[in-house]
Amino acid sequence: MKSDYIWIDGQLIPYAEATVHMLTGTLHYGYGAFEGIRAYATERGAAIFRLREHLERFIGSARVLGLVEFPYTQDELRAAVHQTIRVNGFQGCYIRPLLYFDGAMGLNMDAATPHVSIATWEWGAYLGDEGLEKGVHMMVSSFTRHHINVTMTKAKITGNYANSVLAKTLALRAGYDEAIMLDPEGYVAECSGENLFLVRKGVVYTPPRATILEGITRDSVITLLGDLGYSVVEEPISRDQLYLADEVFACGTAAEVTPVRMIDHRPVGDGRRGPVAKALQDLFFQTVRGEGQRSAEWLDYVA
Ligand code: PPE
Repeated sequence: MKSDYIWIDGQLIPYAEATVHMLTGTLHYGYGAFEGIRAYATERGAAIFRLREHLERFIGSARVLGLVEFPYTQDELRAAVHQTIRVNGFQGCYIRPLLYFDGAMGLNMDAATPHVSIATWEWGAYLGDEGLEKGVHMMVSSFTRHHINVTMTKAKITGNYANSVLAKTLALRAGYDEAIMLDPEGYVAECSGENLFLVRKGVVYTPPRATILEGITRDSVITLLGDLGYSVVEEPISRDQLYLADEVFACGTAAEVTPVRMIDHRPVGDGRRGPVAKALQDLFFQTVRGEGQRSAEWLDYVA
């Protein structure tokens, strides 16, 4: 996760010096927000995928958290992301903006000082190169996803991710690649860091937005599937509908489009990447590399 510089509050700080104090409130209480964005190498240099939507969500997460005034405008954040990629000389990379608080210790956010950092690093296939091709094995987690009125599901609030860490760590220890999380009512919500889709009899389904993070990849995938001639039905999905699906795939900034070959030791369809996932991956990677019909609309080129 190395880079030469990390952007902090308008300064480019050498990697080794980009540290925080032990009494940083966000460390103790998890009040903060982050984003995950990817840039891809294209013929015209590095291009950031849907940067505007990610920055809107970043600022929106702070609003959900209750921060009264975000310290930077969206334009300033955009310039900072571009600068950080340029100074590190990356083409393809992952981009991690973080809003964190330090200063007075305590549960009162208004007494703490907000800061923003932007780190970048080169990140390969999130669930493994093999996973992208062959599919991964997922476990339905025994940990429940957040109730919508506990810590909110639309915002990438740092503390929310303790829930994902519980699920992901147990899944990996048990020999799976990723955890699928059910909402408090028992319907399929999302994975620890991805949204989920299933295909049954040629129709694509995905859980409605109420109890999940509104993934930007999810939104892109719905559009790309439309371009491929598939309509996507957003409706509550039960665990056994996953078991009966012809195909299941997960998507997210880090995970891109990753097929699921097995869930709870039950093969999904015939246990390998299906035709819808394959066609979608091809179109997705074509798009992020600047070679798709949607590329112009979705890519922000780093000058
Ligand atoms: N759900 C969750 C819970 C989630 O964290 C992500 C992204 C998504 C869905 C997909 O959202 P989007 O990236 O907008 O398509 N997870 C980020 C963090 C991964 C991590 O391990 O850290 C990501 O993919 O960047």
